[in-house]
Amino acid sequence: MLDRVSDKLTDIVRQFSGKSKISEKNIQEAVDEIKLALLEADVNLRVVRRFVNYTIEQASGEAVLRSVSPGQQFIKIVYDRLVSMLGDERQDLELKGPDTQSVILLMGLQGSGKTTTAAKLARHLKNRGRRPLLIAADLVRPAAVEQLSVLGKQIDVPVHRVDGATDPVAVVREGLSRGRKEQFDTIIVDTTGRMQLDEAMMVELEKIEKLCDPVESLLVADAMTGQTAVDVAKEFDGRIGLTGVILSKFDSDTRGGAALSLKSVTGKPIKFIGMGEKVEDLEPFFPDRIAGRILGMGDVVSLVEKAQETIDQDEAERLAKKMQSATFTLEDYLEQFQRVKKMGSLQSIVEMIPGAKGAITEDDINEKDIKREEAIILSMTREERRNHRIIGPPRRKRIAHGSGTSMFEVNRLLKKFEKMRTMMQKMTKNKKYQQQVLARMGGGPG
Ligand SMILES: Nc1nc2c(ncn2[C@@H]2O[C@H](COP(=O)(O)OP(=O)(O)O)[C@@H](O)[C@H]2O)c(=O)[nH]1
Ligand SMILES: [Mg+2]
Repeated sequence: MLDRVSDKLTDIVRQFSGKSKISEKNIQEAVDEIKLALLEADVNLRVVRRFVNYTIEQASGEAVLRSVSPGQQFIKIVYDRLVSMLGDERQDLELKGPDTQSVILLMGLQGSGKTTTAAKLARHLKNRGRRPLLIAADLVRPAAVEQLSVLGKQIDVPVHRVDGATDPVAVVREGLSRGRKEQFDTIIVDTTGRMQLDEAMMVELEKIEKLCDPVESLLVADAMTGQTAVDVAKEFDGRIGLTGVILSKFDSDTRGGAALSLKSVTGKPIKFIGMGEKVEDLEPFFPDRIAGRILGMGDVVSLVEKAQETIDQDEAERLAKKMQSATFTLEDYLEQFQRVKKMGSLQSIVEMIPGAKGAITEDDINEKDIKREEAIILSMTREERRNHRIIGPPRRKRIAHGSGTSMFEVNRLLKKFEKMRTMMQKMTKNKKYQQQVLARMGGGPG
């Protein structure tokens, strides 16, 4: 599914995720490629234009270009936009409590997958603890009633059928009253496939809709038809009113146009996707997961989180200068603790200093000590944090007392800090080291 659009975008992600510098020109080129990929995927032109404008505007901002890992920031912008195009949050079915009957009306073109989807939905809801009844109201296709009955048996869900009936409205009326009598909490109505242009058929569907008063009026649309599916959704929504769409045949090589345009064009959410011909092949639709699949990264979420944490280039430069001139203070060190908490490891601070790994031992950076170190620094006055050399024995005693630690621990921290500072200064005199330091502080790959 979505293979082609995904291939292109995955390429772009690969090119960008490692970039430590990008220019407006890079962005323009990448956006042009994405634009082509979306148009090939049959995404609505206006939706593509909006995507392009938004992405360029966001990505060209100072914050992105000057951040330590602009490549990741750019991917995050694209990812966020895709999620939004796909509909933002997952939209589940809005069913009433089990004491009230909830009717789900399925509609769509012939062959779009209504009957298969009716059975899939019934199975899905049964697994969620509901008691569904299927109504076979497609009397036009001779085999349709039989098809639904077979599927119903397969999933052990009863099917209401009236053999020899010619009026689908009457069949639905009977089905609803049977549902009430036998206390089914969910009624799923399978209807005849119809063209939106067929006036008589639309009038019939309107009648069925009025009679059912459905909580969910769902269009089953074939994902392979791209923008056509979106047009059909618009028509059915205008005529009958839709609460959402189920995109069937999402497992086939869909180009993606339907999924990516639907929400923006019609305002209707995609609630499920059909992923095959079997009754179990139905998946809830999660915009963020699909966006992740399109960008070809299972771990796009962690990447995005990382991008959010990366620090500003200016701040990194400021820190590097401080290290270099040995004006790096305990106050700066304390600030790093906050960052470490986010990055998850004290090791990452030490690793900012190339060559420090061997010189500062495992003991020096014992993760368990980090809380105590923080407490010690927090017990210092501002003056002490800015100039640790003024901290003589009486002050050390006070700090130990205030932080609930010992003189020994305070001494050890001050000694370690002094060692670290000397090393930073030595290491950062080298230009190449400096650059590595900057890159590592951003968490980016050099
Ligand atoms: N690959 C695939 N085929 C599907 C899916 N949903 C339905 N189909 C197939 O599409 C064809 C038409 O389905 P059907 O439910 O009879 O459509 P209806 O005319 O709208 O009721 C059948 O061959 C189904 O097996 C799907 O999600 N994936
Ligand atoms: Mg059918």
